[in-house]
Amino acid sequence: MTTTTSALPDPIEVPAQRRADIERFAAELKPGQRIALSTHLNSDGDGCGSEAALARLLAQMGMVVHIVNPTPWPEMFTSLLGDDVRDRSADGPAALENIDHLIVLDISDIKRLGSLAGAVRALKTPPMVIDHHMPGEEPPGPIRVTDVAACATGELVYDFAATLGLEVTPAIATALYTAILTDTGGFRFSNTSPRCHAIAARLLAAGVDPEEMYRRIYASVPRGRLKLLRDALDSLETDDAKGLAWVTIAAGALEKYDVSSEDLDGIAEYPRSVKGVRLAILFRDLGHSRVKISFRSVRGVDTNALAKQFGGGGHARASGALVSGTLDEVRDKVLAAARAML
Ligand SMILES: [Mn+2]
Repeated sequence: MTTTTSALPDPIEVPAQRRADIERFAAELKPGQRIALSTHLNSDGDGCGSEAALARLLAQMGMVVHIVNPTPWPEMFTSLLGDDVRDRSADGPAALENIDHLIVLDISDIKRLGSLAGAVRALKTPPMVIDHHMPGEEPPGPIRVTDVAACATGELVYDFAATLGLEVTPAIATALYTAILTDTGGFRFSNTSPRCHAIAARLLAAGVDPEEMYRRIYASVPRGRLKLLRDALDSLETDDAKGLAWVTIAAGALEKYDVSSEDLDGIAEYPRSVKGVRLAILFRDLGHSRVKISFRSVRGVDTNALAKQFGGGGHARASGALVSGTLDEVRDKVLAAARAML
């Protein structure tokens, strides 16, 4: 009998460049140091999961760690925190005093730190970075583990543990699974690699309960979220010739349905799911002449380039921007730029 061999390299082996970056990064970290972790405004599963995992890994290395985010920890990820992970986000910039290092996760631009950005720019030591976004305009610092090939920042945190021989406990595995599951859209987006499945397999073996994760992340939505989705779907418009679809969230909708901005996650997937659509846009009217835009695209359409035209950024197939102007003005401008690009 012959054995089959795979052309794939061992998907779990940490790529050489990443390993070297992790070793350089870890060389800055010493037992007894006080470390703060932060991530972007309106943190998502990857930001929260990466923080909750890294906090515990650094504690294994003898550091004293706390989290300080520019916006409150999302309700749906509270189970990732625990008695062993301190969240000092409510203290604001004061939580950055007397630290040895700040590590920022899932961020390629200091501006994404929102209300903490000023205090972070003033730190004596620039922040260390673990991230998988395309480079931003104002990179946080020179000591970094960054790779756009990583499906999630959580993949790089997993590699941090693997490279340094740290223990992936059930709590760490659950946090990293949350990061990878949410950033790949439940293993459906283009960033879903053999490697990310291989890591997910290790995380399941380390104690993750996939049905429980599904229930917590996708099947525990407040009723108001479905009403918001109903309104969003009702606003759907398409330009079939261009392969463009968009939805609009009216000003005050979150308050009306008593939901938070995390409840908007995934809504842009609906216009993208229309047959023939190559670029989907979600317009969210924030009021006061500010409109938040989320872009989602399919293979071959670079939303990052489009978002950059409006002062934003992100990934090739998912990015965003915050634009000044009334909803009608912004929508006209952005749709014109989108049509020009398509
Ligand atoms: Mn991410």
